[in-house]
Amino acid sequence: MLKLCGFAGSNYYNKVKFALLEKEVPFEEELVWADKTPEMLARSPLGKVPFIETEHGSLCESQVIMEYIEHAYPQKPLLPADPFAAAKVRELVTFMELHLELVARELYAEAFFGGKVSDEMKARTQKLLTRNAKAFGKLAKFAPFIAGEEFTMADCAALVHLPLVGIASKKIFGEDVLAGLPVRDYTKMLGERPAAQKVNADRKANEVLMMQRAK
Ligand SMILES: N[C@@H](CCC(=O)N[C@@H](CS)C(=O)NCC(=O)O)C(=O)O
Repeated sequence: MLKLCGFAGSNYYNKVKFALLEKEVPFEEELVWADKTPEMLARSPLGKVPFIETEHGSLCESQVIMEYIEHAYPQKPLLPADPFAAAKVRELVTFMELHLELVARELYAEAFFGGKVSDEMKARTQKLLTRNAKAFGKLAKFAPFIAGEEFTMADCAALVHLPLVGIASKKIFGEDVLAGLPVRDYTKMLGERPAAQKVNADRKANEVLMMQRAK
């Protein structure tokens, strides 16, 4: 059986878990914290999570894992059959990761982990995030799903990326860079799905463990 390895406080882990649950793919989970021990590096070359273990071997990088799952388990597809529509879904996934999540990540040390981010970095990040959020608003449909009428893998990505970007920017800049978009209603709607409820409940339980480890 496919094994999903990582921890439920990780948003990349949760993107994959959400997809597996939505597609009703049987899987097991192994709690693995990200670290750089030789044992971990043997399983995931940068010591990052998530990674999966399959009968064919292991695989890292959440979006590669998403594509593998989609091909290996075609039931309940998370990509449209039409090539252009599928590319538009991938465009949203890539955009959210590169231009929202990875930019906002510069703020997470201070927003979530009690660290400090320099004023220079904050100013740079605010400028980039403001620009990127506006551009994202041109791509995202929220009708009702992020790519349109169908639930897709872009919704799996949105559920984990958008709330963090919003919370981090609100905490650091006093203003949610995504406030002009219907993200709140959208994530509420997604959060009502049984798969999302499981992901969010497991995340909250794991965050308690994360805090205990940090002490
Ligand atoms: N591009 C990777 C990013 C994964 C990632 O950054 N995971 C975090 C946890 S959310 C991690 O393992 N961090 C530890 C590290 O970077 O060493 C993916 O999509 O899987």
